[in-house]
Amino acid sequence: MSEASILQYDREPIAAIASGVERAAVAIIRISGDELLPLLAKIVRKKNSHWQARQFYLCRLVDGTDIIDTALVVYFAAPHSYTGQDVVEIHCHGGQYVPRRILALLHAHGIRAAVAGEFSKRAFLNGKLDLTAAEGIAQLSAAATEAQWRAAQSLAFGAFHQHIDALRAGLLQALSLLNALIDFPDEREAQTVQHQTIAQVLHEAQQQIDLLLASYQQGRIAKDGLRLALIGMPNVGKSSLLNALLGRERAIVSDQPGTTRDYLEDTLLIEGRLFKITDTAGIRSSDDDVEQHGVQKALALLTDCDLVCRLASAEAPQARPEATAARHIVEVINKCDLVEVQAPPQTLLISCKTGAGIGALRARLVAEFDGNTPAADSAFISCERHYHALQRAQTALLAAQRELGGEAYEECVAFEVQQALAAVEELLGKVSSDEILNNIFTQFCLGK
Ligand SMILES: Nc1nc2c(ncn2[C@@H]2O[C@H](COP(=O)(O)OP(=O)(O)OP(=O)(O)O)[C@@H](O)[C@H]2O)c(=O)[nH]1
Ligand SMILES: [Mg+2]
Repeated sequence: MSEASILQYDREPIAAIASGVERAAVAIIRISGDELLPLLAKIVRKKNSHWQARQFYLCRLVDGTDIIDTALVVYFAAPHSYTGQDVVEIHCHGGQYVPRRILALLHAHGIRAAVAGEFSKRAFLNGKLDLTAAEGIAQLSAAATEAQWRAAQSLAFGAFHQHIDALRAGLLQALSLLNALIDFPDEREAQTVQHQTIAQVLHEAQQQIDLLLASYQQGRIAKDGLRLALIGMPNVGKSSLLNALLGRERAIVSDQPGTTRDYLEDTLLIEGRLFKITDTAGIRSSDDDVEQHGVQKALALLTDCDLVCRLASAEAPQARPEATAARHIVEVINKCDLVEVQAPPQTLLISCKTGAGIGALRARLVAEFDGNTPAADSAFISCERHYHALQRAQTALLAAQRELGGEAYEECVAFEVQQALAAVEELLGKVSSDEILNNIFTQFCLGK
């Protein structure tokens, strides 16, 4: 396909504010589409009419007799732009009014408002951006913590793509070796050697996939935060601890057991680590249907969360609910201001009333987070879409290896390797459906 025919995708000019609209020195409005220079001529006044691509010009933006703003305007000529189309960026003064007024002016000149992710979708469909990089860019603008940035940047800047591309190359190699066997079935001696090579290549690919799948839990924690549940008998101080960690009165605290009934969720940042924290109903059997429902939800959370903080009270330190279903537990005894207790091993003593031990608990939570997120230089996955694609590849590869070791025809093995390859190529966006693309690009913010 020629470059001209690739760069077809939806040429209608679109515009959006690509920066925030809070009070700020500068805001950026981005425009993409076909033939933008004639449009610019209508709204921009500058010293001469020539536009050198990739050069900033100080211009006036005019609407009738109003000078809306003076702004720096830069033009990127297709195909050398983010979207692969003509792109114009207007760097105007920030704030609530000016960027919106300029956007309204653009709309008045027939440039429609972009929907979320539309620039990046055009970039992808014009071959400027691969799918995993597009996902990374969306995550990069959503990132609020270092772990989220780390998960985003490996996607956005190509490291992840390279890793998956190497995997794809292995599968292609196995496939061409298999095809050689299918095409020249008579060379029996060579076949045994070939079989061994194919088995080796498939085994290596499968090991890489296994490692990536195993990294998903850690990658997800990096990207979405660590799911932490506060669990314990009624009245031990779970809601008090939630409030102490958040530093505000989020949950109702009272001396009546059974105060929290439905669970409460919030996000918590400790030294730049993101937690999704849940305060739950105290676990006991109760005649109250609503409370019992809350208890069932709390018990379900034991298996669903990444970490359980199991609270007891210093007044009855042994009184703790069963938590064998939990993946990982941090044991905490609260109300240590009331009774002196000897801490059992691996147990933290705190008092939500005096604040004692809360710092140590926070440090422990930070250590748990760091121990459950991927190492800086490792390849890992953090997106559910990638996880499912790799699961499909794994299933197919396991079948391929089984068939290669058995009596199956090479055609059957090749079929399974093709399936694995298709799953990996879908991950990379080499094949994609509208549904997948819409799912991905609607998660972008406006102007991206
Ligand atoms: N002395 C003392 N009292 C505390 C401490 N932490 C909580 N309390 C008190 O214990 C009572 C119960 O606290 P909550 O935080 O509501 O306990 P809970 O575990 O959420 O209770 P449920 O929601 O009923 O399961 C309240 O009266 C709190 O003020 C503490 O460290 N020391
Ligand atoms: Mg409570």
